[in-house]
Amino acid sequence: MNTATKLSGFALGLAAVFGAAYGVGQVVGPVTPAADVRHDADDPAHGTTHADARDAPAAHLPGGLLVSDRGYTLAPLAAPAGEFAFRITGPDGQPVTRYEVAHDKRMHLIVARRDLSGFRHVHPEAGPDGTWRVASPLAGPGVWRAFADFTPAGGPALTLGVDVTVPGALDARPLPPPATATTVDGYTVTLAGAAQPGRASRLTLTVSRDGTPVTDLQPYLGAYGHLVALRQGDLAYLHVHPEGVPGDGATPAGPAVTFSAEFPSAGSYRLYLDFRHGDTVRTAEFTVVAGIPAGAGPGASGAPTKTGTPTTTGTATTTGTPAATSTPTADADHGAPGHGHD
Ligand SMILES: [Cu+2]
Repeated sequence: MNTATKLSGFALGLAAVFGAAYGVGQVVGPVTPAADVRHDADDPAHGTTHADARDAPAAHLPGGLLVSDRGYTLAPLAAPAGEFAFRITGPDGQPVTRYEVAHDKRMHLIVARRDLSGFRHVHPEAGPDGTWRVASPLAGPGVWRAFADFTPAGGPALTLGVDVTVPGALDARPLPPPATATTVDGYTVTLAGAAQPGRASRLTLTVSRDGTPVTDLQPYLGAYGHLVALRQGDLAYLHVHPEGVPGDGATPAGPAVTFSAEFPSAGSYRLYLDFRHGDTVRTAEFTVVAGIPAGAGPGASGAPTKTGTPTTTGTATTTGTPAATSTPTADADHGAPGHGHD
């Protein structure tokens, strides 16, 4: 997919974005100063071993909630119009220039507006000074959360998050209701499995096209699909792991791709499945509710619609959380602007 083409419509005025972001960020997304969040027990700089059995660093917190963690800080830079640039600074205050490869890349940049629309997952290029640059994935006005998912050489796997504001008239959208099927670009993706908070939840996503199961998915980022899950309310970024590796002799190239996801709490989440077919990466999106059994709970008939006129905030709220339904429902066009990949 041609990113430059997709970006051309909104590549104006982004030079002012970061200047504005800092002011708005104080209002919309206050971030805990790094000094208030200590991780001495598993700080690699101290040479100690993390005793927690789980492999996720900072396992006590979901990813993406902190702009600075264990000495590493995500620092957006003023960038030319249409470009998104940032650095990661390390415990010594200097830009980090050496990274481990994870899921085929040294840096994964994920963005979503705070209303959970407009998801994009891109891979910036690093300069020798440690500055990462990419054609801006911020598709239109609003407050965006940008997540940098990376592992510094010799350091912990981290997902840092920062708010960035794109000025302009806001077109906030309510979170679509839970669904077990969605369509994208003529593909239908169904979701099976329950999201259960507090433990690994197995989720299986199945891809078909024109009613025919797709059995020739192409590897993308070391798997037949890449799943990102964000929690409504704070955009906590979940750890999700695919089951199986392409070419291991046991993992079919579709139509089903299975993941293990850790939902840290009850609540609503937006799932974004990147899958590659016909040399194009597409994203299928779902809303899931963790902690409410299918067919139960209030609000099943009062689900938010996409026709409501947005008002004043960048974050849609659905306090009467709709219950998951057992009937597949279509959810095709949420986040249509800027929806896609490079
Ligand atoms: Cu990536």
